[in-house]
Amino acid sequence: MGFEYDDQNIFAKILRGEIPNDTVFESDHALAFRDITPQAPTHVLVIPKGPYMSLDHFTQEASEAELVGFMRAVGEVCRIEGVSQDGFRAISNAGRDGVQEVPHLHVHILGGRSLGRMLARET
Ligand code: DGP
Repeated sequence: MGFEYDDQNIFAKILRGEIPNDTVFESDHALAFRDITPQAPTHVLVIPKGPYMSLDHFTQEASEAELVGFMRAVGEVCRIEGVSQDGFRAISNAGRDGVQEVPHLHVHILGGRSLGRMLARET
């Protein structure tokens, strides 16, 4: 499957500095910033700096340095936010069925309260 990245998506604009963000962590390959509509006391989005749409796209096309840099950023955010001990949830929505709103790979790091079961059953 081909991946067609849209460089007008909101996270691409954040990476270009066209839209402000509340940065938690930044490295050569990743940026982490607070979600604009937080759903838990900790709600941080970790994104790669490269033009990748999803984990599927990223793991197929990113370099090893990008892969490592991104995953290490996830861990850094957990430590910075203090959720390593009590726990957290990492979610990456992709595509239509994943109900992904922004087509640039992002991992949500949620924590700071009990998050309940992973999925609410839809009727
Ligand atoms: P998803 O459904 O996984 O694609 O979630 C996208 C998330 O991005 C959603 O929780 C809200 C967040 N978001 C959307 N626009 C902005 C923005 O301009 N700034 C920030 N910080 N977060 C945003």
